[in-house]
Amino acid sequence: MPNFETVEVTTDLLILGGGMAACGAAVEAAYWAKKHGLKVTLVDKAAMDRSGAVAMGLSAINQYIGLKDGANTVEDYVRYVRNDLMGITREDLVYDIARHVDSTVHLFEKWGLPIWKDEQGNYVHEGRWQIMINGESYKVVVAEAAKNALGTDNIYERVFIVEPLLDGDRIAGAVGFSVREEKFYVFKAKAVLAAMGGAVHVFKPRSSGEGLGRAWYPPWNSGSSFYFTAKAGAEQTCQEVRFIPVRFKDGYGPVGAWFLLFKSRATNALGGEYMVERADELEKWAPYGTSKPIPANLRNWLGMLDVMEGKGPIYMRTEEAIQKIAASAGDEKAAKKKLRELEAEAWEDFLDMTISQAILWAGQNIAPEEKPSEIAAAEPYFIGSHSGASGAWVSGPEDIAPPEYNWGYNRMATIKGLFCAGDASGASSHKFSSGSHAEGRIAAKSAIRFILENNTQPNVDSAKVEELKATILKPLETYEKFAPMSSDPNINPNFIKPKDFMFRLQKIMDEYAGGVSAQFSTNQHLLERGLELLEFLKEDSEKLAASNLHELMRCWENVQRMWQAEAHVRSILFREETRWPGYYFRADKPNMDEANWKVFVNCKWDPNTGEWEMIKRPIISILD
Ligand code: SFD
Ligand code: AMP
Repeated sequence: MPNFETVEVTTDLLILGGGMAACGAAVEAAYWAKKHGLKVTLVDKAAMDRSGAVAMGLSAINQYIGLKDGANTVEDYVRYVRNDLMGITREDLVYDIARHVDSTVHLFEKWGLPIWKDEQGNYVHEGRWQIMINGESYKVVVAEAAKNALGTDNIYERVFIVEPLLDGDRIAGAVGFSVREEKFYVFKAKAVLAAMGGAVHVFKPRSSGEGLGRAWYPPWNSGSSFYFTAKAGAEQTCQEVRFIPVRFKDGYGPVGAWFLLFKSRATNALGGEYMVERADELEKWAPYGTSKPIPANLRNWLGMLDVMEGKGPIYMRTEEAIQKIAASAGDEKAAKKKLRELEAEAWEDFLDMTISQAILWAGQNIAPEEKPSEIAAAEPYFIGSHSGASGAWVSGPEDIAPPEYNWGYNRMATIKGLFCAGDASGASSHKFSSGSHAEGRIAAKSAIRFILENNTQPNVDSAKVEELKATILKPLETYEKFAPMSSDPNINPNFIKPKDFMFRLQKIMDEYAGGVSAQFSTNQHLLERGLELLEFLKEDSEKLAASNLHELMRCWENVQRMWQAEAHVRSILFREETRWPGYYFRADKPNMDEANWKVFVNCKWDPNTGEWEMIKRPIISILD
């Protein structure tokens, strides 16, 4: 076995991840921990300043209710999210975030995040719930507050978490390894808060060759939250509810500012506007399709129908939108001034969060005020915080959650002492950056309460730790043993390198589980065959090989993706209907079935038997 030092860290609360939810958790936990003399430790696989989805920055905060202006209510937000997810949502969780999210946004501003203001000093809204920011340094600002709260001695960066530690039915900590030094880490804790983001590159991306790795969501989020909580035995929800964003093609630039702020249209190559021409299709998906705003997946679906009919490419009509706003500014001089302002805003929108799209505009000679840009449906992602819903099944807030959704501590998974937030917690979509931070705060406060009421250090079985260490480091050993038997470091009959393993996974998911090449369509037979192929892949995961620490991380990232993939395929198979046609289409069950399937599809992996269980859970509305 490779001779790695074992580093042991004992703490009270262990926060896994350093993204938006984890930063929120750090700030809140530090406050309560100080009052009670508790220790809080945070572990991130990367450097918090630029880790996770907000690494590149963002140009908008997508969840702000504006309670102090009285324009919106928390109830309005819950109804909006419920409709967007075609009725499948934990209203208690969405409500809980919405009632706290404004205070998180006000903290961001206090910490130095520039939020756009109008002449009266009010936030500039992109849409009803979204506000504009100068957000290139968004993550740096949010991370700084978290680091100040915890103190750098309590933060472990560049440590990749792999497996949970358990003491009977209670979480006891986590193990992982440094991606820079030969160190194996054992974290022992009274409570653990999982906030390691969603999963990217489970499906084959559109990008290839020199563009490989380019994705909308961060490629470094590999399903660690799912894997960690599922391996602990925690029940999962909405694993079928992937998210497919429509984005500027190939650079993955965001569309929100164009649709909402600039009021742009999207048209097909023939000039037809699918949202108008295909409006009748929405009746089929009533009552959700006929409510406003039209759910994200149905907006996707109408565009996809055009593409399938051979009417692509689809264009964002940036030139039309910009010229229209500029012309309405007044005389020629005012219009020119407005045009320059809009040009700057359009470029900043990309430079703040998707720099590669700005580079692509430059590379393809696109001036947005002159020429439209292609948009396209991207590959599927697993993300509980945007317009998908996958994540762990967590307990809701005591004051509003119905008994079926509450088992003691807010945001605790079905494993004692294991809390989840952000992309890690499911069935509460549309959190975005601000809501994820707010949910991190909610979960951390609850975790501290759990610790105070269960104030014993769980036992950690040292034999189990040794076993995990050997398993986790095995790809290094495999490489060292077999590499000399081939002249090519990547091709060897005795092992598979993580990149090739990832390609195999992505091919299975793409072709059998409704990826881009299959035009997001699948059926029972394809899914069953996909599961069979995933089983072979799982067997071969034993032969993953790593030539260095970086590749060791890549190995485990891909094992995590594979587990995420399996839960997804099982969940699509279980739900015998099509409910989100713009996310995936079950060709053998092409209609929505409200009578039988207006339920949550949950699943659970049993650590003792290794078996998956599929579960239907009821939808209980807290609002009419
Ligand atoms: O335009 C391990 N998001 C947007 N939110 C907004 O509010 N406004 C926007 O404009 C947004 N848009 C957007 C967004 C994201 C991206 C990538 C783009 C555009 C291009 C969504 C938010 O960013 C998202 O909802 C939150 O960030 C989710 O927060 P969280 O905490 O659940 O995930 P994270 O921030 O990615 O952090 C994950 C952390 O985990 C670490 N990690 N650490 C240790 N061990 C492991 N094994 C780990 N695996 C992962 C990561 O390093 C990271 O620290 S728009 O498109 O809508
Ligand atoms: P996006 O850039 O697509 O992530 O969108 C940012 C925000 O705007 C999210 O809250 C989306 O749900 C919302 N949004 C984007 N496009 C539209 C649209 N055409 N209609 C309503 N809301 C939208």
